[in-house]
Amino acid sequence: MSDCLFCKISAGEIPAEVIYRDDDCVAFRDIAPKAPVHLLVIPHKHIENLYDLKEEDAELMSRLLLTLPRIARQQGLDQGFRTVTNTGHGGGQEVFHLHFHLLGGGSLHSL
Ligand code: DGP
Repeated sequence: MSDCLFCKISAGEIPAEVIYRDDDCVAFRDIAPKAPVHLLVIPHKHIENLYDLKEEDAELMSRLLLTLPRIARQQGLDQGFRTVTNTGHGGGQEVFHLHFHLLGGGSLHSL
């Protein structure tokens, strides 16, 4: 989508501190980190949020989910990490391109 911030980061049109990239997704540091490690993992494909997922996205989402623990390990998060996905205004979503917050490296309170 032409006016989507995260599509532009995915395409390299807006700079970000990218720490992982493959054919499905890209992971970069959140601009306002809430933990010592705070990444955003996004599919290249423009999907607004979990409500916008289609059956055809099932394999992509499966591969993306499998990528999260690999990225976490690469970041040294051997003790664990948290993933958060905000969906819609009611879920606190601010950027309407599906993303997984991947947080760790400090003591996170239980939810
Ligand atoms: P959410 O509320 O789940 O939609 O989170 C959006 C996150 O995106 C928020 O933690 C801040 C981050 N963010 C917003 N703009 C930028 C940006 O231009 N670059 C980076 N790296 N992160 C951004």
